[in-house]
Amino acid sequence: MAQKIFIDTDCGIDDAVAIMMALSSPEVEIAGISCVAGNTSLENVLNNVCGLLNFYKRTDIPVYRGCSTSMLRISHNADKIHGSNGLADVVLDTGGKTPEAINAAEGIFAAAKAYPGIKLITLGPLTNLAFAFNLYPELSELISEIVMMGGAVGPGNVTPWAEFNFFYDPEAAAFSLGTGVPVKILTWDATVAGFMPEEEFLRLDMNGTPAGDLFIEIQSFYLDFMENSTGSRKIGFPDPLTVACVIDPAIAIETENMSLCMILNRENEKRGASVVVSDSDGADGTADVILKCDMKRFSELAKRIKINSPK
Ligand SMILES: [Ca+2]
Repeated sequence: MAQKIFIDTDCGIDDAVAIMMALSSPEVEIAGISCVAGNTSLENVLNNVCGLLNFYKRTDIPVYRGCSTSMLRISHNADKIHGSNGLADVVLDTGGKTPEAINAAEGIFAAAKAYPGIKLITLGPLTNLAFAFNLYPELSELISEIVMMGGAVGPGNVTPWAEFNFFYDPEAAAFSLGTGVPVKILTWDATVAGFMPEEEFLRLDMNGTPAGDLFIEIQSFYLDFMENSTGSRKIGFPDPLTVACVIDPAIAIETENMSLCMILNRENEKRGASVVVSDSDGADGTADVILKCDMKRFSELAKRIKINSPK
């Protein structure tokens, strides 16, 4: 039977690919998607998710409106990476799909009650998750695992120390590491270790179906961004790797259990970093931290986006 999953997302380019991968894989079944500000504004995230579900003719999957800023109302913008609407300026028709009347925390709780043992996958800042667990502590008994994209052991992608999702809302990240639910983290380190040069990306041969074409269109925007910022055309898959590790856990080939402590001091240049500490006393939580993935195996999974495309 398919593993029930719930996805929390700040739907930018790689979130969209991650959701497409989940929708193309029989091993998992999405029970709901909650939206949070991060890569782009909450309104853009809602439109991107509703548009993507309409594209896949899966408007039966409920979408929930979540937090529009981080807990401390500090906003950061990632337009340069993800385009003005968060999705490489590709506007998908929502087909009239709108978010549910209840909010993200209520949506997460409803899904957890309906499907005990569900896995919660977070692809954006952890603001919604923190609110959900604060409002409904019983979620700790209902959710079997939280799988997060976030954090960096080595250099981050926003500062030399911090990765975007944890940096955007470090208070929420600290709270979410300590819910008592087992946590698995796909780090920025694993993303960098899996950077794919353009030649290899093109060898995926994704064009030719509606979903394959969409994949190429939005990822090409990201390739251009990478070339402008790093000088080389290569692509990273942070959110898709996170979902891939749920679909096929063997994709994670290097994982270490670590005690983590978030740096929260607003004067500290390392604010938003998840520091590895030797003693779990005083840590915000422990997690299985994925540092490296099998990119050949991942590529095979990504090809399902083309193969299992909607007509
Ligand atoms: Ca994301």
